[in-house]
Amino acid sequence: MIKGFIFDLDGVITDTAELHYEAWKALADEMGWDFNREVNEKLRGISRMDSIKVIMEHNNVSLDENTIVELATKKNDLYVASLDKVTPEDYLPGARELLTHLRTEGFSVALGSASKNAEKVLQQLNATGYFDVIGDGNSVAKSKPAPDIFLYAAEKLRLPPANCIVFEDAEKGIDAAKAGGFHSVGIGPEERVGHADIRFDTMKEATLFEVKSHFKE
Ligand code: B16
Ligand code: MG
Repeated sequence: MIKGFIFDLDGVITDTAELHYEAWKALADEMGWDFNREVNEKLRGISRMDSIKVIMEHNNVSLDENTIVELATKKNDLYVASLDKVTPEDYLPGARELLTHLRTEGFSVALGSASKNAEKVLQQLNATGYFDVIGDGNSVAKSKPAPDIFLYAAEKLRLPPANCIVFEDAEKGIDAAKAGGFHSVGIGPEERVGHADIRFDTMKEATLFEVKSHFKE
């Protein structure tokens, strides 16, 4: 019986990937590093520190840990400043409708994002009120594909994973949901989230009716 919904943020509720891209690109340009959309795609759903390491590896660069933290902080400052541009117009199509529907139907709802800036993004969207629990990059130490963030959210909702559905747009996010024993909904192409229990191209197709009819017991 499904009682709880746990949502990833970037790529499910809103598309902050473009803002992450612009901030990483600015840092890469300053450092003389190559960075493109193909590399950016590899950063989907992974933590800030894992992201900079992917970019460094792509450029065959190695640096000491303090410098890496400094550079990641620089990127984050650019990213956080760009979040001022996010408004309640920036939900991905279908996301606000689903969140509203879940509220009226009385489901428990949590956020399960890797981002340490999730609260700011939710505030900009005016979305905080849709969530009973906010799990983000500050809530747990181990990031996706570890299931920790979703287990944290479920525990706070007081629900076992088997009663919860995780919505994710990242390959590693679906891996994390499965590792934690959650039901999973993949948002995006087959090659990325085809291993989810059910997949939709976009949030627009992921209506409560569609989701409920798939998971009904
Ligand atoms: P921050 P999600 C993830 O969000 C992004 O997809 C990923 O690109 C980013 O590196 C990560 O958050 C950490 O974000 O630098 O703000 O802590 O998809 O887990 O909601
Ligand atoms: Mg995501």
